[in-house]
Amino acid sequence: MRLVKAVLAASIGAAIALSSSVQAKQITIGFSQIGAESEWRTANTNDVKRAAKENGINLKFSDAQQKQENQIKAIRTFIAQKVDLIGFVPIVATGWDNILREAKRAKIPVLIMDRDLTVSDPSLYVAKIGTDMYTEGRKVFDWLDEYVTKNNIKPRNGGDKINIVILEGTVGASATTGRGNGFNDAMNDSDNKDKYKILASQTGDFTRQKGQEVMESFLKSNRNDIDVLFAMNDDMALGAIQAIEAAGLKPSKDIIIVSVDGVKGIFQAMMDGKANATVECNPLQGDLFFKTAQKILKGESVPKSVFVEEGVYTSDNAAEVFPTRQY
Ligand code: GYE
Repeated sequence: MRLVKAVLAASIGAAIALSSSVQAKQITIGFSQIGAESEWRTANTNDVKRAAKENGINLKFSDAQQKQENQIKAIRTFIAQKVDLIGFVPIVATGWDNILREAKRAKIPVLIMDRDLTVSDPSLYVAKIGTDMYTEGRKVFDWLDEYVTKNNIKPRNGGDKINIVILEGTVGASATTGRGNGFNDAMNDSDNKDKYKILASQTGDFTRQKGQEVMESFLKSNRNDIDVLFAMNDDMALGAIQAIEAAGLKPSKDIIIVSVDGVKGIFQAMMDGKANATVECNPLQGDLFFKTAQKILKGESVPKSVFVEEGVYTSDNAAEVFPTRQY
C-alpha cells in the first residue's frame, strides 16, 4: 500500500513537473504589424492572431500605424522583454540593419513576414515567408495583354497606344517595387510592348482614400485618354472606381481595371461589373509563420525564403469563386 502511494506520489510529482516544464516552454513571439491600411492587412492580422492561438503561441502583437519608427521601437521592446523570436512585416525594404543587429546581439532569431527587406548582412534574419510580388506584377501585365488582345481593345482617344495609369503602393515597400518591376519587365518582354504607354504612375499608399484622390487627379488631366488602371492593391482600385464613376465613366468598360490582392471587396466589384481582374496575394500566412518559427526555435533548418500559393481571378469566374473566399 505504502509502495503504491509512493509510486502514485512520484508520478503525480512527475506529472506536475512535466506540466510546468511544458508551460515554461510556451513560446513567446513579438510581432510587429505595419498597420491596418487595407482589407488585405486586416485579413493578415486576423490570421496571425488566430494561428498564434491555435499553435499555442504567446503572441505580443504591436501595430505600427504605418510608421517604420514605431516598428523599430516595438522590436526594441521585444528585445528588452527577451521574447523567443521576433516577427515583423517590413513596411519599407531598407533601414533595418541597426535594429536587427541589436536582435542578433541579444541572440533572438528574426522571421520576416509578407514584405521583403534589404540588409547588408543576410544573417540578420533567419528567413522570410510571404508572397512573390514580382511574379504578381508580371501576372498583372500578362492578364492585361491577353485581355486586350482577345477583346481587340482599341485606345479610347483614337490614338495608337493603350494608355495605362498606375496607382502604386507605399513608397519603398517591396510590394510596390516588386509589383512595379514585374509589370514593367513583363511589358518589355512582350511582343506587344509598343501597343502600351504608361501615362501616369503615382503612389496611393495602398489605401482606398488615396486611391480615390490620385485617380481623381489622373482623370482631371487625362479623362479621355486613360484606357487601363493598374492598382497595386484592391483597396486603391475600389477607391478609384468611385472617382471613375464620379467622372461619368464606366469602370471596367471605359477603363479596364486590374489590381492585386483578391479581397472580397474586389470580388463584389467584379460581380457588379465594375472591375475586371485581380491577381491574388494570399494574406493567410499565420500557420506557415508559426510552424516556421517553431522549427527555428528547435534548431531545425528552414529555407531562407518561402512563398505562399496564389491565383488570378476575373469577372468571368468571380461569382463562382466568391463563396469560397476566406478574406
Ligand atoms: O497587397 C496591400 C497591403 O504587403 C502584400 O500590403 C502586402 C500589401 C497588400 O496593404 O493591400
